[in-house]
Amino acid sequence: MGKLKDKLAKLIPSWREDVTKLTKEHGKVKYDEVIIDQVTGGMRDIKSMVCETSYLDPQEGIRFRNYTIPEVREKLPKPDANSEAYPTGLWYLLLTGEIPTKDDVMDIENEFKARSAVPQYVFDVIRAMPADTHPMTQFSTAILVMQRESLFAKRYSKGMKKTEYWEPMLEDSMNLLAKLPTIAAYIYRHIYKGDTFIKADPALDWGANFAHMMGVDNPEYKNLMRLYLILHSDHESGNVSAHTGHLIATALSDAYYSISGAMDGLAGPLHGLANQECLKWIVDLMKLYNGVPTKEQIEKFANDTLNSGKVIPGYGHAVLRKTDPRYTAQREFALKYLPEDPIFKTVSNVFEVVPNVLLKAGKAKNPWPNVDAHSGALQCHYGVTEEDFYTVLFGVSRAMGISAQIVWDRTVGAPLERPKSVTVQMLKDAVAAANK
Ligand code: HAX
Repeated sequence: MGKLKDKLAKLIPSWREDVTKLTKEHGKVKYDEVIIDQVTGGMRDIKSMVCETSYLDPQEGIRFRNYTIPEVREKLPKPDANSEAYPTGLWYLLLTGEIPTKDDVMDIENEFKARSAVPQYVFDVIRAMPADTHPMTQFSTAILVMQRESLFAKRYSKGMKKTEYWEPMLEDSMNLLAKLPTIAAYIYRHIYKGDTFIKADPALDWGANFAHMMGVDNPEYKNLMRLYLILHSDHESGNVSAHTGHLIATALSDAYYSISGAMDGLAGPLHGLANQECLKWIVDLMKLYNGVPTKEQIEKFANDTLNSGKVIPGYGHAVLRKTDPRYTAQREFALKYLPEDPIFKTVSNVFEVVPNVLLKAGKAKNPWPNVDAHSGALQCHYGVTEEDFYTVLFGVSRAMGISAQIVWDRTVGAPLERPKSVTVQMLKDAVAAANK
């Protein structure tokens, strides 16, 4: 891992100095205020965490180290001019803040290849689980069971300087990321493809190889996988998966614990599982109306969903207040490669109808589609129709963002996270005092 590690070793002293100086000299400067709505309302929008890898603007959407999605797609090195960028290039960007050269990316690609062998006990554990175990449970368990490999845990137990923490965190992250596509593809083929497996192709890059091991040998799908892995990687650190990963890591738990826990949060229907829910919703809609439904039919179906007490998956967001640029990037891909696909056409029509339905219902603060509203349509087009698996694809990608975040945490010695809770009576007392 020479080059990447050397690069980080050069950058870290100034990051560390920045944070230390800021805290020491300006630690008492007031930065945000908290109202009761936020205390009882899931801490929405309270600015109380630092995330350097990405920033989510409510209007503009995500920026990875200050680069928008179109910029990242254009600037990161690619296998060739018509391909999507290497996801490993994005990981370099998230970690270092700099656009890598092709050599930098090849360095990571080679490191990942060298670290990709999955221990047999991981497959044994997957096989020992009941057949109907959700793919996300299998994925999270596979990551957790590898915790015994953690170099961070080993070095910590021997005694290690705080300034060195980031090194084994980076090693663990690389060892883990290198193996995730093989593990995910194994789960996929074990459950849905008759327990048959496809060996890695060492000639392929990390993203394309994942597509290959899934069993979809179409160059377009390799490109889709590269794009997918970039789009789902990082969404600053307040979202459930990233926040969970960060929180666990602040206890000095290692990357295996942190990312396994993050996956458990991603598996919730209000978060990453929404991609599974969303495709189910679209398929049910198309089944009901025997093909691509009309806008009136979509409106009725959406209203029926709301009236039954359910949310419309793929719409709304806790931070975003516009169409998610991750949705837009996937839409562009669909318009280029599969404009006539009936599921894509339905997704497009839903986009024209559902925001108005949500606006009329008057509850959702953001009626626009998020990343999960589109991803299933693309997967389906290339034959990956098993929607229960979709969140695992998301998980492989999200592990890049979370690992970059927790490596950064270690570089600046991020402390144990421990917000303060209060009782309902304390809130009532505060209201009484304010009204006096
Ligand atoms: N369908 C129906 N109702 C919705 C809704 C939707 N898509 N989005 C929000 N609402 C409702 C909320 O349930 C809430 O209702 P109550 O007041 O009765 O509790 C109300 O509108 C206000 O919610 P909000 O402030 O706009 O949204 P939140 O920040 O509380 O929640 C969610 C954000 C993403 C969880 C929400 O929009 C939702 O449930 N969306 C559907 C599920 C989904 O697509 N999740 C994926 C989000 C992106 C992501 O993390 N991907 O991994």
